[in-house]
Amino acid sequence: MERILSGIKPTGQLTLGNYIGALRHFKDFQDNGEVFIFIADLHALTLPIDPEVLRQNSRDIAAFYLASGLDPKKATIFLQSTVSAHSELNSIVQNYLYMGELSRMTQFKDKSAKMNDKEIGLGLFAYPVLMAADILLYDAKTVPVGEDQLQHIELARDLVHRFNHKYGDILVMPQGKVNKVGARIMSLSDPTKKMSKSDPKGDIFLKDDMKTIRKKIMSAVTDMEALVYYDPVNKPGVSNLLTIYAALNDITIEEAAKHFEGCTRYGDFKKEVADTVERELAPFKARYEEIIASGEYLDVLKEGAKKANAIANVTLKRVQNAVGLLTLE
Ligand code: AQP
Repeated sequence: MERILSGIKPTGQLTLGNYIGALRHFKDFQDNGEVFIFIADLHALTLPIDPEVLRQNSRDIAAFYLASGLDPKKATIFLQSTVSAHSELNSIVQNYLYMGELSRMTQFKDKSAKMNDKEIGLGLFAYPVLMAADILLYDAKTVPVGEDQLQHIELARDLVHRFNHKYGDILVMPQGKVNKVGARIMSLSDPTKKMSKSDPKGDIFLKDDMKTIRKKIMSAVTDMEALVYYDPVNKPGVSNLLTIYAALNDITIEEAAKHFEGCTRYGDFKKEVADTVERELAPFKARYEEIIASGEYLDVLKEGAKKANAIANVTLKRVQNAVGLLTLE
């Protein structure tokens, strides 16, 4: 059975972008492969974050995972920091990725550009190394990601080429998989920018109440043309709303555009988008509330840590042996 791995960083409150680009697809994976879904809490430390906020975000993600339909009997759900092999493999594989290639990573350039030099930690620069370790530990072949993570997957693939060329067939080659629709949901207030939890301008948060969510959609930035069609360059706001509508209705962008063909009233268009979002998110949010109140996610994370550790340690040993570290068992 093919191994599939994905995760979300608890850097902020989850957004509709995280839901459409990631969460919504997880339950389908568990029927088609051996699934590992983690909370990337070590990655969250690469940007300044308050400890209590980090803990709360991590609890929320665990509950959102379960609310999304992930079944802990089928999927291994765990916290990255509870599997020490992530850090151990990171410290080995960092020697096979180079400063030049890491400094070309768009995500690093974007995030560091917003910070002053004294705030930029080594962890932010080395983020793709830990991400490679995350993937390689589970011999994952398929890694569902948003478009902007593809560059990191390419780096992980370069690492595997280099490593296997030197030591033999040790690491499994991962492949990034991007959704056809909704791989990049944009901010509602500036639709030229990605909706991002660590830069929460124009975000819809999954914890927002439905009234707030509808209000945000109704006041989303559009344009002066008053005609609904898909043109992400000249009509980024309308195109973003069409993308949200298409993704949540499981239809193509073309089908969504056809549905609204000739629509000249943005108010009507937005209302229909808001109805779609509400239909999808209202039951999901209700499940989340139940799960967070019951605390059942804690046992899931404990059990997940056991399963993940057992699998990750096998890969770690294989790598340690290959590079010449003495393993005593
Ligand atoms: N706007 C988005 N549209 C579609 N998919 C998105 N994802 C994130 N934002 C969008 C997907 O959600 C998952 C979580 O990824 P992550 O937490 O590892 O980091 P990210 O991709 O960098 O997401 P954010 O929300 O922008 O986080 P910050 O602000 O912390 O960097 C991934 O599958 C991602 O593609």
